[in-house]
Amino acid sequence: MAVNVAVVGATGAVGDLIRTVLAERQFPVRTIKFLASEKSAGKTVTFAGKTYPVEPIRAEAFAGVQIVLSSTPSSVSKEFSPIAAKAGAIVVDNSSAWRMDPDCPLVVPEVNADQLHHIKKGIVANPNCVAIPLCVALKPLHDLGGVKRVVVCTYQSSSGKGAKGLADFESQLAAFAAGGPVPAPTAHRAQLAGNVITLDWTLDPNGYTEEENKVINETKKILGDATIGVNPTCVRVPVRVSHSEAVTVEFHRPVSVAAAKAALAVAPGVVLMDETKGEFPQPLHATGTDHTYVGRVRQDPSCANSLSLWVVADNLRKGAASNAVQCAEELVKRGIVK
Ligand code: 2RA
Repeated sequence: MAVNVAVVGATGAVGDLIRTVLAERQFPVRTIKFLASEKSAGKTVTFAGKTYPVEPIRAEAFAGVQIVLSSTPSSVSKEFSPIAAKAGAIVVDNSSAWRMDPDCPLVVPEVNADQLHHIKKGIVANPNCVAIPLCVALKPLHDLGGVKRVVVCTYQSSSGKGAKGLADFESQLAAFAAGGPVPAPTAHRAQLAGNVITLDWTLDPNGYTEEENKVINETKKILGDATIGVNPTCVRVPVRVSHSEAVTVEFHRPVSVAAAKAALAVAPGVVLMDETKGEFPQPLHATGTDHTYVGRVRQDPSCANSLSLWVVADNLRKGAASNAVQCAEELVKRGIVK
């Protein structure tokens, strides 16, 4: 079944990739329109060989649209996603506005696509770019041993701050490589070239950053178990694209390295890399793909029922655009969009 689609926030870094991924995956489009803020007025985009005008985000634009793929700031999403839903569309929303709303499923298709059958507000929330690959990797392990506690340290790329973050990093990197004075940061919290930053996000009152609190809350919601303990430390590193995660997971029941590897090897969305063959997941490998790469699976020497692993995924694709398109594919495949 082909559907009427609108891409909202079409000129942003993720909106741009949503268009690419829709075309790559041959999403069944009947009609498509591209919406963005007034700042993008007059711009055009191309899709499947055709040129489309970028239209302003207005209530009337959603008439007849069945699926909206939205990637806008939360404030825009809070205003327009309910309007699109009221007009009859199902919105797959990439902002953080709806993620913890109990009436909005928070979906990673490889993990909890069944939640798409429980849409109450016409909005499906697309999770945070750290939580998505973390849950893709944890799901087969959770099924094996029941995850009790997760400690995760992230190595997040500059592009997590969008096109502005990347432009900031690129200009710093050029100056750094030339040995000259590095310009003051414009998007990142501190110089990123030759540095790492653990406070690149707003600090919340509990001492964790907003990003870390997203990882805590969203991981529990996606895995469907509020009792799981999650302790993240999020760090920005001088990498252009793809987030890496050092994960230590404690289980309720014993899980051997062999059993974990066997489960990960057949888990949807996972590419398991074999360190005994010198393979290890790297941002440079993950970038441009929709897979979650997992490697370095090993026994935690400090705790009995615990394993450590290394997880890498493209934060703009699997962490955002591709996960949203996969949700849309499931909405069509499952007959939820009619
Ligand atoms: C980051 N998770 O990497 C954010 C982007 N959504 O900063």
